[in-house]
Amino acid sequence: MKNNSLSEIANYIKDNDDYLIIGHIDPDGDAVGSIMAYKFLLNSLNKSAKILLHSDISSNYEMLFKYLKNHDYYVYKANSSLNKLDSFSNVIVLDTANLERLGHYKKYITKKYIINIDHHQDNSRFGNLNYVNAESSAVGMIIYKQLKFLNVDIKKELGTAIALAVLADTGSLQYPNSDPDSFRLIADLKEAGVDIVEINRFLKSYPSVDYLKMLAEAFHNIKVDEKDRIAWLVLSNQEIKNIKINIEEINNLVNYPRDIRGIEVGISFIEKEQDLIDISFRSHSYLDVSEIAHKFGGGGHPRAAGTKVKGSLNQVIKKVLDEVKKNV
Ligand SMILES: [Mn+2]
Repeated sequence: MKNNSLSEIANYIKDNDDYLIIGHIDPDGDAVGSIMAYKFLLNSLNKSAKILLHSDISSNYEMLFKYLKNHDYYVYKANSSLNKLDSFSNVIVLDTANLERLGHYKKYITKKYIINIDHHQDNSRFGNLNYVNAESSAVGMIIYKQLKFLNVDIKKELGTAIALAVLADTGSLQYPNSDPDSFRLIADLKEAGVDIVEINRFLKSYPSVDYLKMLAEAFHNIKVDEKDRIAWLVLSNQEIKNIKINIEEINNLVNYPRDIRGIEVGISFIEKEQDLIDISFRSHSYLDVSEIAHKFGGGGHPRAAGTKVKGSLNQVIKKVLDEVKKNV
């Protein structure tokens, strides 16, 4: 499907005045960095813009939220009416492959004029304007490219948000998607005074002691297949309850099995709700894990994908591993 061009989207943005900004549920650093970058960008164009959050992540991303006031963002609460957002006619959707990934906001958002900017190969082009570039390592890369069509200066907050997005999705420039443009972007932003060291420290640090205890439990359950090509870890709902950790803190565990030397595919099976298994896949060099995720109703990128599957934990693990083994 054909993209609109970045300059076309930039022209629309210049000609209109009010925007909601949203990213996918269970936001990662690219989603958060991108929505913040867009907010800062629209601020410097004197547009009215409000961020929509699926839950309150402001304390976790303090390094970006310190630049915002409370009324700059809206946090979803069950039963609360979204009517107060009716004055906004446009919505910018970032890092989101399809409308399902907007959770509770989906129905409300589809009433608006949608600008869809993303880098997921399987993006469903749900926008009135669409720019999808699967070659981009992060949505932050696309926003950076767009700046030149909008004549926006890179201030500290905008540079920090973009760098955080790119460093998050490239594993601080260590993942295979780290192309020369990603390195150049980080070099440019470092030159512009963005504190790359601080961002990397934030991305690498653990949120709490309970998080480490949760890791210990997950590591205890790491297994490797007969051929040493697939590694996976498992967290049952009971284990999660025993640790008393906030479910939203359980993120990116899949990187640990993926990073075992010699492993091609890392998988995490996290039973966030009883009998609903959150599965993430990461591959190292050749396996297209988005195809496997698709077979189980999910999606993603060739080297990073995921899905949610209903069923008992052990049965789901067996089904998924059988499928992966056929392909590795
Ligand atoms: Mn992303």
